[in-house]
Amino acid sequence: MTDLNVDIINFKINLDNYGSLVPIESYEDVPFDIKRIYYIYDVEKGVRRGFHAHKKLEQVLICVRGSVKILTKNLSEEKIFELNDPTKGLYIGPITWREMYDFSDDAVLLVLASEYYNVNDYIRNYDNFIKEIKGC
Ligand code: T46
Repeated sequence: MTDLNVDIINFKINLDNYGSLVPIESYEDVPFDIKRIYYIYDVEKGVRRGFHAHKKLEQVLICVRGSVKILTKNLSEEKIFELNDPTKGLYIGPITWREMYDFSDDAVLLVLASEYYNVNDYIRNYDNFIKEIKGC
């Protein structure tokens, strides 16, 4: 884990003559109870999504098909990840700004979330995000 509160998780893969299978269990493979899943696909070229942080929510992002770049940042650090492997997940903890971009045409971004959808958990204004980090 970095100060940025992000980390790459390597999932176990079951590979046999019939194909590949990646199982994901709460607390075993991701560090929280999975309460919600959603997926993002058919994102047109040039589109950038996200532009927010979460107060409490923890998530793991998995690009199960294609590729996508994820920018993560806080006050002092910025890190960009390219997700293009269904056996790797990007954990993003609370109070971390994220933007998703450069989706390939075939990209399917699967997200595992620690909480049910709550619009009040979003910090969509960058100045408010900085204030939240500084605790003011
Ligand atoms: C995040 C990144 C990685 C729902 O109704 N339920 C849901 O569970 C979600 C996630 C979204 N929505 C609705 C809210 C909006 O009307 O779907 C629409 C698109 O959501 P949003 O603009 O927040 O999508 P992104 O791609 O900017 O962000 C999403 C997640 O919202 C966010 O938590 O971390 O993916």
